Amino acid sequence: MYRFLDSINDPKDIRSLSVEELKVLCSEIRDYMTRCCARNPGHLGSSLGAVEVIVALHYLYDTPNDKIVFDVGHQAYAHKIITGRREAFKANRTRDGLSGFPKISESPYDAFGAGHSSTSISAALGLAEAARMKGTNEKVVALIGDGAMTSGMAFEGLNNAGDSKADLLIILNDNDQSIDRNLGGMHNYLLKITSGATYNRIKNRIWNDIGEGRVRDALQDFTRNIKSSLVHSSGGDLFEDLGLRYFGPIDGNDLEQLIPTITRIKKLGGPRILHIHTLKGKGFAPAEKDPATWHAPGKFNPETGEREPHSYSAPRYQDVFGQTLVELAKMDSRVVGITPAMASGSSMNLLAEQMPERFFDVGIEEEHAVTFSAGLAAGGMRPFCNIYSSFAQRSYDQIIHDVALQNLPVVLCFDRAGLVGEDGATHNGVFDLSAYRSVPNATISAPRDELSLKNLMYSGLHSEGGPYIIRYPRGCAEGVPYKDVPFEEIPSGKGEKVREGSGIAILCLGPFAYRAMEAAERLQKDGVCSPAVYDMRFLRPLDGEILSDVAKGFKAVVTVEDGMLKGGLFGAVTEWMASNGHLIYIKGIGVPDEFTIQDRQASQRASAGLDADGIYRTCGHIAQKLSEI
Ligand SMILES: Cc1ncc(C[n+]2csc(CCOP(=O)(O)OP(=O)(O)O)c2C)c(N)n1
Repeated sequence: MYRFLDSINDPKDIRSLSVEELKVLCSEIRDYMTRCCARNPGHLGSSLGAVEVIVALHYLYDTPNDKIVFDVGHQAYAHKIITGRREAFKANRTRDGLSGFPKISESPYDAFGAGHSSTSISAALGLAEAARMKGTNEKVVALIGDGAMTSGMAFEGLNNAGDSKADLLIILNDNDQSIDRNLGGMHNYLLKITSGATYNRIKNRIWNDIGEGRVRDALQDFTRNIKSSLVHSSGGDLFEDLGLRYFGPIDGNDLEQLIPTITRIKKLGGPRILHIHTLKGKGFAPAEKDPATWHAPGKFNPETGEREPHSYSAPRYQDVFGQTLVELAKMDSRVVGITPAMASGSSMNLLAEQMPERFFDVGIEEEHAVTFSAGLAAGGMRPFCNIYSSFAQRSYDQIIHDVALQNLPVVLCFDRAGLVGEDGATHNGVFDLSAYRSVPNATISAPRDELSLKNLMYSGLHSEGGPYIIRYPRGCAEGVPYKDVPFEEIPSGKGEKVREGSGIAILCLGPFAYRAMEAAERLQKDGVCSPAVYDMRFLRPLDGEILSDVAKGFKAVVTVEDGMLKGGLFGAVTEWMASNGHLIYIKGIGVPDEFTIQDRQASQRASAGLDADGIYRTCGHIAQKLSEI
């Protein structure tokens, strides 16, 4: 039972509360959020830190008429909880529940969808300009973290916003943390602002002393007069020089500071930025102490903070990647690792720990990560750039223009390829196969287990050039021994027959070779049919020898891939058969032509027929049809 939260069904319900009452509400939201996430995991740390600023914004702005645009959206749980989704939040990130991120179709309070980083400034600027042009003049606020602010897209938004007349408030939520430690020049700059507190103390004092009517003129005078003497220790010059008025930094976990400051800044027009400091994990001691672990902690005990141990059936693909990269780096002094702010998520932190000079965390900069890798390759290094498949969508042009066109030897490891589970539609890595299949010089491979991931990385290191893409799923591999097994080069474009059979040939990419073998064994046992199974290993180059054998020796083909059916392996095999004059029945199993929403990864796969049962069913139907012919 919560004193205030139980009766908050709409932000209107908080607008009559006093600041003291709002403070109690904030601690109730924290408690509720923590208890919900303990049972039903989510992005806890960021959301705990952003409670006060979210409450203050809904308190002061006329939402949903006024718009709050969240960056990434993983910090928006308080927003969901006070905008009519308190009960529904218990089923956050589940199929029949809420999306883990803001989503326009979910609520009128979700002004813009998110999931990928650094979109908020651009989207909010668009909303603000639309309001200006329509004359509706609603207010627009973007809430962006210091990690997200490091991205190129955020800079593009700032560049455009600074030159606009839009009524846009950007709140920079600086908690000195990305998922891992925040790094880079922007991060250092924000630290400098914070330590250059003298300027800001003076600025804030003047701000507090002057009457609201004269604020704008006085501030301009102030900035003009004082900047020349304090320019080197001053705060926000970068933003001011770009054309945005800078305010702060203030304590973003303190409603006593947030409410009066935002009240005043809200009245000003034009693009402006308020820099707030918050504590990631605020109010929950274990999360405050270890913000990286508590970014997304899994299940835990809300009383003790003890996390439920993960039970892994086999090593995770990401760990095999991390260990193999260290091994390769020890063997070859040209090997370097590049991550756009996902060191722990990709397990590249193993390289960072053992060989820090060979490790580059470039910030949330997928485009830069790829072109930087291309530069390293042009300079004689052998870069392994690891990007989650979904975030690699950001670097499509860089992969084509900077890597493929120049035929540079960059190994691109796409982690979290395929359906990813609870993060849902924004994070599924399902577009990569079709996206890169048409790119000359590209190699596209998918390991079926930990040993083939290790060997593909080794083969990538020895490839001639062009982007060498290795895409592998989120989660555990197959439990195949790999650690002390010597490296073996896998010839580019060479698949492998992994089960003899007849009638139907199942052509797979990735671990689905194992699911297909299981289905084939069951089909044979049940007397339905006995398909052959091939692990294609490469989508590009495609193994023409296998396809030729299949065309000649089988009556039907089933393709299996954890990616969009349109344009991936199904498309490639169909095109190959057609252009080589083969008339053969081909059925594709893959991700259908729609966005797959949040769910358990196994359920998402099962819905797409991407498991042994699905493959069994498909082959069963085909066997039935063939028997009728
Ligand atoms: C394009 C893209 N790359 C990477 C990510 C993964 N990611 C999610 S949150 C996050 C860190 C964000 O840090 P910050 O903006 O400071 O927010 P905080 O979690 O600290 O509140 C990253 C790298 C993403 N969501 N989108």
